[in-house]
Amino acid sequence: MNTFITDPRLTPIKEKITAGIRLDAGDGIILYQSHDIIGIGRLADFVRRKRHGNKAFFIYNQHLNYTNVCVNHCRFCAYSRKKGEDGAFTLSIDDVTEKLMARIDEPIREIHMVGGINPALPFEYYLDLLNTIREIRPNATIKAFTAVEIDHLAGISGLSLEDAIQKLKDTGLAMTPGGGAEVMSHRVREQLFPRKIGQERWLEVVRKIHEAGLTSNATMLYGHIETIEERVEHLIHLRSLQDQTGGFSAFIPLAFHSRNTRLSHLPSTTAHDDLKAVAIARLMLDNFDHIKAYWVMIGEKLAQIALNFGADDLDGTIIEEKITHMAGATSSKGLTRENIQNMIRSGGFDPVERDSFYREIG
Ligand code: V47
Ligand code: SF4
Repeated sequence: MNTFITDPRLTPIKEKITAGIRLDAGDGIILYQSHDIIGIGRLADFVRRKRHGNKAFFIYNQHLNYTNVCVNHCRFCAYSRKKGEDGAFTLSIDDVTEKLMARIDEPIREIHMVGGINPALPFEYYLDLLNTIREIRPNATIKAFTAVEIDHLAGISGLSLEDAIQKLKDTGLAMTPGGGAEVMSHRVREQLFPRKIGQERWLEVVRKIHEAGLTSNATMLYGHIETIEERVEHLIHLRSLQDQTGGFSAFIPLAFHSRNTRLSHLPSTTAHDDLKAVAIARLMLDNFDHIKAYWVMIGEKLAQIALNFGADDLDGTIIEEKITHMAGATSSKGLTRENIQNMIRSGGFDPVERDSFYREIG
C-alpha cells in the first residue's frame, strides 16, 4: 500500500490494516487525534477499494417526513415542533398521496420516511402510511422509522416489540433508517437528548429489527459536545452488534448543523472533521459493507472528495430534505440522477445506481 503517511503514529495502524487485523479503540483515538488527513484517507481508500473497487453507489429516492410534532425535544433538533406551535405539521394520508403522486413519473426506488414522536397518531396511521406508499409505489422499497420510532410504535400498538415489527414488515416495511442513537454516551444523552430512548434500548430494538429479517442503517451525529472517545465507543458498539446480527447495511456519519437549535452557539464541523468521520468509520467498521457520504450534510463538493476517503455511496436524489435544511444546511434540497453521476464520474469513479439492498440497477 502506497500511503504517504506523515504521522508516525499511523504506521502501526497501517500494518494492522494491511494484515487484515481489526483496529481497537486506541487506534480509533489516534486516528481522530491525527492531523495526517491524507494518510488517514489513503488507509481508508485502500480498504474501500478492496471491497468496492472503483464503484460508487447512489439511489433514486424520495424523502417523506410525515410529522415534525415531537415530544422528545432533543437540543440539537431544529426540525421538531410542539403540538400546536407555529410550523407544526402532520401529513394526512391525502397529503402523502399528493407528495407521492407529484413525482410519480420518476423512477424512484426507495421511499425514506422519518418523523417525530407524535402521541396524537395511532398505530393505524402508520399502517395506513405504509399501505398508501405500497399502493402508489409498489416497486419502491419502504425504508422508514428509526429505532426510536419503532420503540414508540411498539408502545402504542398494544403488541410486543417483536410482533409490532412483524406487523410493520407484513404491511410493507423493508428496512429502517439509521438515526436515533446519536452518539452512544450516557453523558451526551443526559445533556442533549434525555427523553429519547437510551443506547441499551436502541441496540435492543435494532437487534429485534435485524432478527425479524429487516436490514437497517446506522448513523452517528457528530460535531456537537461529544468527545473523540465517545465517537470511538459509538463505532465499537455498532461493530459489536453487527458481529452478532449482520443486519446493518450502511453507516452514515451525520454532521451536526446548529442553526435554529438550542446549540446555535456551536460552530459548524470542518472539512477535516467530515472527512475523518467517513474515513475512520471505514477503518473501524470492518464488518460494514457501505459507508455513505451524505451530501445533504457535508455539501456536494466535500461528498465527492469523501469518495477518496472511504465512502462508497452518496445516498441519492432525495428531494425535499427537511431535517438538516431547517438547521441551516446550504446544500441543495435535491439532486438529479445526472448531477450525482457527474459528481461520481468527475471524481474518477464509476457510478452505479442501486436499490435499497445494493443490487445494481441494469
Ligand atoms: O437521528 C437531527 C439527525 C437523524 C440534526 O439511514 C441532525 O440512510 C444534523 O436517520 N443536524 C435522522 N443532524 C436522520 C436519519 C438518516 C439521515 C440520512 C440517511 C439515513 C439512512 C438516515 O437526523 C437524527 C439526528 O441524528 N439530526 N437534527 C441537526 N440539527
Ligand atoms: Fe424528535 Fe427526532 Fe427531533 Fe429528537 S431529533 S426532537 S426525536 S424529531
